[in-house]
Amino acid sequence: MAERARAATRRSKARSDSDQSDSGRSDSDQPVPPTGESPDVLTDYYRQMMLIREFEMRAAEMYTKAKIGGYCHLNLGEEATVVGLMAALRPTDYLFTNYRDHGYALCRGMKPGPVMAELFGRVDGVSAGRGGSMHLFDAGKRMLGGYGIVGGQLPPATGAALALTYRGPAGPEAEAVMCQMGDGTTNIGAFHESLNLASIWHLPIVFVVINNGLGMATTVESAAGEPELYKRGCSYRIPGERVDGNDVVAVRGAATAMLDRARTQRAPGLLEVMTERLRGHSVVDPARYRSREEMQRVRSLDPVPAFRDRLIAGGILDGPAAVAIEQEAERIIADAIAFADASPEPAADQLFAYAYATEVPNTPRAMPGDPVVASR
Ligand SMILES: Cc1ncc(C[n+]2csc(CCOP(=O)(O)OP(=O)(O)O)c2C)c(N)n1
Ligand SMILES: [Mg+2]
Repeated sequence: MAERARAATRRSKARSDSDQSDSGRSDSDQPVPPTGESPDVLTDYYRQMMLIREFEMRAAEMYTKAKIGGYCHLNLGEEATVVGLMAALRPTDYLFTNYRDHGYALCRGMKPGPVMAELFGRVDGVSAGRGGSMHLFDAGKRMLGGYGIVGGQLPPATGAALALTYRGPAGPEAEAVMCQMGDGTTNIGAFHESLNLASIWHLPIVFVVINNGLGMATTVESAAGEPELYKRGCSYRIPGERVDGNDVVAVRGAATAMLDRARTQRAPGLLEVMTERLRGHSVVDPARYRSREEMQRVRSLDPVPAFRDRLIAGGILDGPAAVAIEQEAERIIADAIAFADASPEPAADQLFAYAYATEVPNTPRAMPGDPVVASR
């Protein structure tokens, strides 16, 4: 009973980032039923969006319980964007992301338990507990990070796309790279260097800019000389497009078209996805720089309840079916937390494991670089 009550509270908490009374949605704003996609696919998208929502809400809670340390950035408000992008990406494609990577990892098929264990810093985490929230990685799923340095993912993603051109010819079955980043990242030098190389080398890569309007507390308008970020590829003759990140099917369509162009023509693309960040930059940021009115506007756009309402309006879901999906997400994430909790901390004598290419003794007196120096 107590667990049920907690679950109900969590459900309403999930909605407190969404369809609460100050949502700003008026009675005249009737949800528009989705068209052009099968009910099963749309229901699956809702399931994935709910899974991300529940994972992120519980991750925030786990942070306050000190189960998670260090940096932790959430995809709350960006669920439709993440699901749409990942629906466009094939298992044979490669993905690079920034540190706001939890939802991408889940949609890429990484198990919630090992992803949560990574946030907890435990040995059963996807990066053996050494990476944490910002460094989710799974070579088998072709999820190549998870980068904490703003723009750090762009040069390796561009390099991966170059490697693909050596691996096989262009064509409809060819592999491609998707490189996700935030709006603030378009002001980093590596953005321009990477786009330039992708253009002159004709690389199969789609650069995806998640425009949530903010780089930490700095607005796009105050940071970018060209705030319509999809236009920033024009210096490199890389075509750009802007899409509504709250429309999961539109995001998938725009990303699929760009990926297909990348595979068949070896032509890079720049996709700008317009979305909103429902919380602070990271879990420790109370976002006091955003006004109450601004937050009301943002909450009114919350894609998760909006999509649920659209599916209900279209007769694809009914109330009980929607609740069943929410409860399933709660159960999966509760299991993930239990898995993470049961996983041990990395042993102290393994401190240098995975850190250096050469094996180094983990002794308090030795410098980790000694064997490398000795072998010269
Ligand atoms: C090279 C570098 N500079 C600064 C930082 C600190 N920093 C972390 S996130 C961030 C803002 C990035 O914003 P954006 O690219 O829009 O991504 P978002 O967080 O909105 O997803 C900054 C400045 C960093 N991690 N790396
Ligand atoms: Mg941003």
